[in-house]
Amino acid sequence: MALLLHLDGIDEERWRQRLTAKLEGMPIYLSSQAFEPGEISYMLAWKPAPDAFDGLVNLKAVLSLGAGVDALLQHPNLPDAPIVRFVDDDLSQRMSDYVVANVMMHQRLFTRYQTDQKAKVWRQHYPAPAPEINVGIMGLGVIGQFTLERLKPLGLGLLGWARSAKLIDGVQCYSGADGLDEFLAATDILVCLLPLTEDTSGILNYETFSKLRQNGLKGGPVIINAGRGAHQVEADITRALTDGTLAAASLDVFEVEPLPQNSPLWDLSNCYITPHIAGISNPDSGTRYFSKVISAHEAGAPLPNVVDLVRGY
Ligand code: NDP
Ligand code: OXD
Repeated sequence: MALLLHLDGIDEERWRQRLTAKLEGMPIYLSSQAFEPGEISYMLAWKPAPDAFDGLVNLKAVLSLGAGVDALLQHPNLPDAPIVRFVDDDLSQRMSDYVVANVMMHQRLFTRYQTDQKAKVWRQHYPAPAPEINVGIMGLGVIGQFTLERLKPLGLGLLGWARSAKLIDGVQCYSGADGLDEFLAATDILVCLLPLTEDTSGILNYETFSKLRQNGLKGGPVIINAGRGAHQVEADITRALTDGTLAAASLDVFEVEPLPQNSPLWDLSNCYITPHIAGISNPDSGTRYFSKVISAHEAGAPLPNVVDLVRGY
């Protein structure tokens, strides 16, 4: 029984050291090392290569280093083993920090002071009061609900949209395709915390932006995307940011990552770009989570947070 780390673009050795301290006696291999494929019971994966699962005939589970499993589910040789995704308070905290920071930046019109400072202009702006601004969260799962709890003390209006109906104290909830337009019509700051599936791909498009509330935020509505790049149609974002349909966009994820040099988004002063850092998985809390999953499963407990392959998340 052994654990294989297959973490593309991530310091595997850093994870191995921590996991070794927690999983006493369990051999842990890096993807670059020689190992006996039949010995591998668990694989901790992030963007595994096409041949990553070759020969792993005794896999008990694939452990996804990310909360989002879209890339894993598109793997051409995905084994017939349960996939456990990452669910972690540290990750939820980081994601909610990213959203709260960006929501406040847009609500308080701090974006305008950047422009003014560059032009050495001393000008006071008058944002609409927080209770008059509605933040609409798309995706009311682990991270969406955690983020709503962090937003509650700020006094903003809170809306949420998910696949299934929800009752969340202090949040006006909408659900399904039928509830989307009503949700958008009441939203000033649209936050995407959805998983990427067939249904959610391209959901951040020009038609969606046109349906957002126009008279809440000064300058127009804003989007914040910390879900996946394929949720957004970047040509539509460029158009909407240029023609005023959107006042601004905070984007942490992109159709192609790293964002290509020739993307027009780089040059738009109302586009706030971060390089997929909203919620980087923390090796300390991640090690606690994954070692607990493995130890508990070896002791007979069911696997937690198993991905539903039919829903796609
Ligand atoms: P969850 O699976 O816990 O929640 C997903 C939510 O999305 C659920 O509320 C679900 O509805 C809703 N949803 C799914 N499909 C639809 C649909 N078609 N229409 C409406 N709502 C839908 O995921 P997490 O909260 O843990 O993570 C969300 C995503 O955040 C990840 O999949 C990942 O893409 C992204 N992420 C990004 C990071 C970054 O660094 N930028 C870091 C971590 C995560 P229901 O409740 O009805 O099932
Ligand atoms: C994730 C991510 O899904 O980091 O966890 O994007």
